[in-house]
Amino acid sequence: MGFDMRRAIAHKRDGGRLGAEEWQAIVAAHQCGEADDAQMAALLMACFLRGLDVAETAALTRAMIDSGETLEPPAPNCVDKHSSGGVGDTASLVIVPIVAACGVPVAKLSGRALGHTGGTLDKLEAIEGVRTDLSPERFATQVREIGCAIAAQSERLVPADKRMYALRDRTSTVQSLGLVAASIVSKKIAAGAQAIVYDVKVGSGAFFANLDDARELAQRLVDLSASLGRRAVALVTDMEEPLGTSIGTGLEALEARDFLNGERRDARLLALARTLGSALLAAGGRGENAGANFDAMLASGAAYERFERMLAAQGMRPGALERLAPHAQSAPANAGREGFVAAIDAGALGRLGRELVDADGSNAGLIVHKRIGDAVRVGEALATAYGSVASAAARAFQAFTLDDAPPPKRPLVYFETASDSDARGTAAGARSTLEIR
Ligand code: IUR
Repeated sequence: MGFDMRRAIAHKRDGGRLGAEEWQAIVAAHQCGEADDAQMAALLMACFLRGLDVAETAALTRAMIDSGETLEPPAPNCVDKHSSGGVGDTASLVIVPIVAACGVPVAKLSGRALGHTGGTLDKLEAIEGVRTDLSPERFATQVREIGCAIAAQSERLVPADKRMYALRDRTSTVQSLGLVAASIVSKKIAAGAQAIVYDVKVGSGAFFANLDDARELAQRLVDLSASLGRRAVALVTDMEEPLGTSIGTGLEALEARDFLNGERRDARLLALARTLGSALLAAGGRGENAGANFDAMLASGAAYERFERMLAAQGMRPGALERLAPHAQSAPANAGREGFVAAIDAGALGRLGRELVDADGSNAGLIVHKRIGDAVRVGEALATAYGSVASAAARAFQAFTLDDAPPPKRPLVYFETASDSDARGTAAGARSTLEIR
């Protein structure tokens, strides 16, 4: 007789725990069609309502990994970085070539835009010719030869996640800590990462607006990765406002270019990139002087050169980086009063940015000129909207709240946890230098 899915659903529904063998059987039964989507959806809702403890999350993660192929690490000490999703989050594009230039190979598997958040793959593909659909073999060769690659997840890795994620999306069961952790970690492990740095975003532009939830997810990601034999660090970082200044696929690629070649380096993006980059270097066994090495690779141009080589290997047309430029049509969102920026609805700006790109292509979007806490004069531009959508500047204006006094400062990094003391020490050292509103 096959696996009794009805019993497993009822057990979870009534608050029971499912063991490792049951999770293996559940995922296998769903994959082969013995358990249908209705049953899996019911089980997901039971998991959402009852929660998954650490042992169950680990068992589910293992079962999901076993649903597909597992890649060998493309290179020794290879690292990967994961962001839970934010607005104006260009960190991956700039960190990957810097860390590679420091001598730690980065094999980064990225996702597409989800909800109001941008996807690293879409930003890369805004650069003419760049492809992200690398086969696992080509991905590994590029990491060995150039030191870094950013590619889409292969269909052959964790196929169970694809089906379960689609069901979670349709049944309002996405935001379950155990299910999120299993989904993320299973893909990182199957892709061969030896060490992983997780950036868990919290705030108006993140999936988790509540610090306790974000902190619990960070801890769960680290514990889960460690239980599967991987070194891991997780930081909970601020997403109350866009990370960089640009929002929109091509504008973010442009920001990454200018950041790496030194033309324009936003302080907030630099501070977070340096912290995450240092954590990646530590995780890859190069924690000593990580911050100074990071700075040196930026200053010497070595990081920019690595960025160009990575993109060229992924099909970039000659001169494509130089040709990146904002849409010709633009309109400012001007302040109607003087004061200080008290809040920014980063989620609203993220949604607007996606809409502008959908309407006018990858060079449309938004550039933010004012940060939370900045002083503003009447008529000064808070942001500029690029593209032909007439209401864009007015909608960008709505996302800013101005007040008579500046709000209290917030940290850029709220919480940090690591699977071992080496990684923890280095990231904490870099964090102490952050003096960002
Ligand atoms: N990214 C994932 O890979 N899985 C999830 O569940 C979420 C984001 I939320």
